[in-house]
Amino acid sequence: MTVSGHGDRQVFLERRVAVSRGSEFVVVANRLPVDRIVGPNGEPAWRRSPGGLVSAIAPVMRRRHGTWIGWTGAPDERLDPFEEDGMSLVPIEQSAREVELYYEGFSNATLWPLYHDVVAPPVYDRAMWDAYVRVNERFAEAAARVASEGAIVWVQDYQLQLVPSMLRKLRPDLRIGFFLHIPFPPLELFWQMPWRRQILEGLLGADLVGFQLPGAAANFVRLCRRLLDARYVKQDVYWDDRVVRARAFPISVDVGELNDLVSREDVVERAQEIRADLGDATVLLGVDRLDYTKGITQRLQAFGELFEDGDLKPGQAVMVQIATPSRERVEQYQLLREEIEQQVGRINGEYGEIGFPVVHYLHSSYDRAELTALYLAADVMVVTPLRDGMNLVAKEYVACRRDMRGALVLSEFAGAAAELKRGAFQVNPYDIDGLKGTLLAALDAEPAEQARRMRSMRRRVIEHDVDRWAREFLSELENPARPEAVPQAPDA
Ligand code: GDG
Repeated sequence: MTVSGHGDRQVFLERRVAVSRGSEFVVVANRLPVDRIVGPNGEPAWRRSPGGLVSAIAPVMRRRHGTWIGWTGAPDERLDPFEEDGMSLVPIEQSAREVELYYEGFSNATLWPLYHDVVAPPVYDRAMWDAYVRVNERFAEAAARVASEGAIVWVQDYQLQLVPSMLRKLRPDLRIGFFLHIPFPPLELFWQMPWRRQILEGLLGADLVGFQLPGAAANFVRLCRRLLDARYVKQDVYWDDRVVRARAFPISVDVGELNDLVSREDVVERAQEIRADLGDATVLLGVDRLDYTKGITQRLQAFGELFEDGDLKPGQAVMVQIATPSRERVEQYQLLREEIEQQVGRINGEYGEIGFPVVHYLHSSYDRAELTALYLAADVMVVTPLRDGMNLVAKEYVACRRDMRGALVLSEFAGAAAELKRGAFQVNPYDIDGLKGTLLAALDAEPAEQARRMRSMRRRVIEHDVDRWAREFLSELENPARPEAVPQAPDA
């Protein structure tokens, strides 16, 4: 047993499990589904991470004695496999340098901006790419070690796009699925990527490549055709004597968990308390990781201008903006934080009054109960990303509003817009005047209109929750519909 970086070895020793080549179901994700906490006696311990992905996959893990391969989040830490919350966890080590080059670098300074419409310039750096290859290899080797004969391996997200083909080389017997949580860019943007061929070939190691939206799956198939001359039928790509299926599986939220939270008395009381603290003002709410894709500056600009134009008066409306700290060592994120904080300062300086700022900006992370209380307290939920794979915050708000009240302002560039377009107040966040008009329309919506819109959105979210997402992905992976008959030649 090796533990570095943490004190109480005994706790880890007790949790140690022998992970042999025996798991029928393996999840491979950059992060493990647990967060480190300090136990009641000051000892190091783990707690399951909050969030839909983990709660959707945890039951499948337990049923199938699954193993989750991922990083603990601490650099230079080598831990043996351990068991937590009924799941076998296999930690993958990353050195501080690899975190810098593979995670902060290639994943978050190259792929993240490129896949989000180049809203920030991607960095193309060969040392970052080399680290990405090396770390992907490490994940693939770990999966090859723990998966049983013919096992299902489900690889998650943009940090691990090379794992499917690396793993297939090591273990051709496996059934490999991949799901991309962020958008997949059109050919015209993806073409910039110096390692475009390697990435596509990496993904083609999977049997099923899942995307949030059909358009992303279509982008992928088109790229396979144009870049690799791959044969295809509809969304089936023929590659290496195999069929690789590209399909859309829009991710969703854990409706059951949110229902439990909104039923809790303390959560309802907390929502009332928040409302009372904010006076008589109508409450607008933003909840985002502090990320330049989320359109936080556009939202603040529009809100500030409504005061400048006299459409809103201080005391009449207030915005609560939760900006969860994220990727704080990446330069673009530091610059964004400064910009947002200046903007908030300017708006409050102009329009706030003593004891009554017009924007409550909170650069902090909250627990699920507090977040739910905020959703219940908000009259208008403002979700304005410039590009977003799905956006779970929009769906969480809808899932929480059993009272049929509240309005959702939602960017056309969020994946969620495809499902929620009938009920949401849709907006193009680049169009500041349009955004101002839409905010006013949402603020003015009568209760009957709110209820009509909310009902339609709730129907969708309740019927398509995160359980269904996981079930549909896994069922397509395990029981593929028969491929279409004859592959077509690439573009004539
Ligand atoms: C990526 C894609 C896709 C936020 N603040 C706190 C907190 N959160 C939770 C929210 C929500 C989640 O984090 C954020 O999910 P989003 O979907 O909004 O955005 P990303 O983090 O960018 O997620 C995205 C998603 O993957 C899933 O596929 O939808 O498009 O970019 O659940 O509630 N949770 C807690 N405290 C906070 O302060 N506990």
